[in-house]
Amino acid sequence: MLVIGIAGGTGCGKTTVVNQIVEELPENEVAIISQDSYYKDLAHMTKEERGAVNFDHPNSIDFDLLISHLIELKKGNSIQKPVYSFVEETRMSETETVHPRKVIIVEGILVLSNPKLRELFDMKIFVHADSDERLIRRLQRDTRERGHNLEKVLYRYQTAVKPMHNEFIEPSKEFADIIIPNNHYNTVAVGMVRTIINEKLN
Ligand code: UZR
Ligand code: MG
Repeated sequence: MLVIGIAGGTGCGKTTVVNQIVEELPENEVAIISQDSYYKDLAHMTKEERGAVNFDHPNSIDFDLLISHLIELKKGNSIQKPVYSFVEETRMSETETVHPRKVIIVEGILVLSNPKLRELFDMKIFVHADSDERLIRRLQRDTRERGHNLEKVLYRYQTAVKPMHNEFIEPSKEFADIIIPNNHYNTVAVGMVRTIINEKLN
């Protein structure tokens, strides 16, 4: 089993990079776990209270659950992954079964910031894009897919996304084995990662 951690600031293109990495791998050999699924359960709060939560701080993530799930997968056991709704900003009541696979990818802004989680990775990747590029992508995604307006996205960016990026995400870059420059989608870098994975699998 090969466990790969992929971090990088919001809008750096993590999801795209992950999709490209796994594109040619047989579906039953890969599992992708997103840190986003592990936001703490905020069902006890009102929607308004949830709007004031700092979703970019490590404390908003249930790292204990994520770590225990990864340990279970490494032992060869299936897990029940929580399901998170970005529109409701809370955990849903259903879960999703994830089976152990040859390649397990854990992606999210903070996955290289947690020492215990980091220890479980065989390969650590940081995807870098400049902050203006990331803000542009974040704006497009949050207005199109997550039902936020311009004001809300910019307010959150200034008050939570940017300060937490500088405090927790950018410093975690030093733990990366590989840094992928991704201001424009980087085919060569992704190809290199794919080669490494194939080598380890065969
Ligand atoms: P990525 N996030 C939301 O926008 N809504 C939520 O309910 C939970 C999280 C955001 C979070 C973070 N910050 O910047 C981003 N906020 O999701 C991480 N506010 O996701 O890596 O895909 O950008
Ligand atoms: Mg993402």
